[in-house]
This record gives sequence, structure tokens and C-alpha cells, in this order.
Amino acid sequence: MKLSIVIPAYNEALNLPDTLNAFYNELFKYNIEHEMIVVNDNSKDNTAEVIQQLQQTIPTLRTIVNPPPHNGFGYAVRKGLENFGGDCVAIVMGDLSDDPEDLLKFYNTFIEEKVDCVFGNRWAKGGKVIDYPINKRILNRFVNKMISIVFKLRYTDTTNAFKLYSRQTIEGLKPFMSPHFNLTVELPLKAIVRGYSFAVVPNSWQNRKHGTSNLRIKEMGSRYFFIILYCLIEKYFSRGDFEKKW
Ligand SMILES: Nc1nc2c(ncn2[C@@H]2O[C@H](COP(=O)(O)OP(=O)(O)O)[C@@H](O)[C@H]2O)c(=O)[nH]1
Ligand SMILES: [Mg+2]
Repeated sequence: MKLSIVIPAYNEALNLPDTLNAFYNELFKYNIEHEMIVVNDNSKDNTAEVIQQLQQTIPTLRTIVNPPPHNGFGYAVRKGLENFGGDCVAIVMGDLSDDPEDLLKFYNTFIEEKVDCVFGNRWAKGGKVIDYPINKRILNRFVNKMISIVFKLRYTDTTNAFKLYSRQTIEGLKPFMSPHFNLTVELPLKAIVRGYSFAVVPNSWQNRKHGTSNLRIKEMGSRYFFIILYCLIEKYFSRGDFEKKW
């Protein structure tokens, strides 16, 4: 069962070495067939050179360039999702916010429980956040609570990008609509609304060591609202037209 990892990167030269080495070491240790795809989203720093350097020691590291004009988190991840070769794919952040041990948990759960997707929950028992900014936390808990109410879910960490999907699920979620960070909720919400099965495991998250967050709540707020509303409309009015068919 080959695992693909898609990592969007915008100006992550300082974080990529730690991130890619950590994930590669973990997957190598457990002998997991995999590829890591870094999508360089027109970075202005030396991200490209850093990736090239790392390719000398990480044989499973691939890179895709996402040239202008369609730049942004969502476009970059989508580029990865159009080009992965594995049986399943995990979206992982380039700033080492996600824990390689959790990826292994996701992968093992995916195989053992035969689900279509594996989602993490940082707020569940056994989950953990380190250095999470307080205003972001308040907003995060509010938005996730709202999502779980309107979609009638018990799951409360929809907004975190780090999740694993089977290849068939990714096919079933197309066409993608979100150009930006809102892709992070489009994928799990569509998967849930369309009847794909998922397992939830507790995971941990830590804040980046270098650089600043690129998530601008003011610019993203209405875009998140748009895609959440879209998924809600699909859920209640599409009469199952987009549901999983196998
Ligand atoms: N391709 C692409 N990736 C981005 C962009 N902004 C952020 N990222 C990546 O998305 C991940 C998370 O971004 P970050 O700024 O840390 O956001 P936060 O952790 O949600 O506050 C990192 O891997 C970034 O390199 C962007 O505009 N384009
Ligand atoms: Mg981050």
C-alpha cells in the first residue's frame, strides 16, 4: 500500500529540511513504501534549492512547481493531488506542525480499519497542541463547533489540513473548487457529505519554528464560509447525486 505525501510550500526554505528529514526517517524506519511530493508554490526564497539539496539524501522526494498565475495553498495542494502515485495520500504541512508518528498512526488505521479517510483530532483525549495562538484557538473552536452542528457530526477538527485519503476518495471529491486555505475544509466536508467512511485518531500539532503563519483570517473568512455553505447545500439539496457509488 503505497503512501503519497503532498506538502505545499511557500517560502519554507528554513523549515523544509527538518520537516522532510523527520517524515522520511519515520517512514524509512517502518519500511513504508512512499513518495513525498513538495509543491513549490512560486516561493521567493531559496525553497527550490533546498529541495534540490535534500533530494540528494532523500530518494523518495519529488518536487512539482506551481507557477503563476494560479498560486495559493489550495492550488498548490491540488497540483499535488493531480500528480500523486500512491494508493492513498496524506496532506502534510511544510513547517513541521504535524508529527511523523501521527502519519504512521493514520496509515496503520487506514489499513486496519479499511476506511476511505483518516482524520486527526487535536482536541480529543490523547491529542495535543503546542504553542497555538490564543485568538486562532478561540476562532478554531468556534468554527469547528459550528461545522459539527450544521453537518450533524461528532468530529470537531475539520479545519486541520493534515488528513489521509484513499485515491478513490480523492477522485470522488473532484472537481475541487477552493484556491486557498479553504481547500482544507472542502476535502473532509465533501468526503463526509458524499458518504465516504472515515476514522478519527488523536494527533498533535505544534507551531512553526521559523517564519510566520500565512493564514490571513480576514481574507479567508468569507472563503471558508463559501465552501462550508456549498457543502451544506450539497448535503441537503443534491439528493445524493455526488455520493460514493461503490
Ligand atoms: N503552496 C502554498 N502553500 C502555502 C501558502 N501559504 C502557506 N502555505 C503552506 O501551508 C502550510 C501551512 O501554512 P502556515 O502559513 O503555517 O499556516 P497555518 O499553520 O495554518 O497558520 C505550510 O506548509 C506552508 O508552506 C501558499 O500561499 N501557497
Ligand atoms: Mg503552520
